[in-house]
Amino acid sequence: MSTATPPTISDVVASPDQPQAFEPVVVTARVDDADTVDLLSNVALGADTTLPMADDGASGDGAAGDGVYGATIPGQDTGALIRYRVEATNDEGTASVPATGYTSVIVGATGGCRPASTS
Ligand SMILES: [Ca+2]
Repeated sequence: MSTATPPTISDVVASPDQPQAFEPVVVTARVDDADTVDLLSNVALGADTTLPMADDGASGDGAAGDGVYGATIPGQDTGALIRYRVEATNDEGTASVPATGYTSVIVGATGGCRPASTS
């Protein structure tokens, strides 16, 4: 690859997208033309943890060498806020999804409203 552009990232998918307590979240993304691909994540607005995303067939990424990279965020307790972003870098720059900020997931949030407190 010799294109003089930053990497491209597409098809970012979290599985499951609504994790339950202590259920790991596998994040995958299709990345083209990158030297390094990282998954940045944090819990409860804490400091980022950087996990390398791999296209090795052993990272929840499907087949090795198919351009889809994966990494796993460890499971968290119910109610935890997990935020993550995918960053890919080559000699020409860094791309990220989302472009700014993070994608947010609340563990155990199954949709709909929580029962109202009666006390
Ligand atoms: Ca792959």
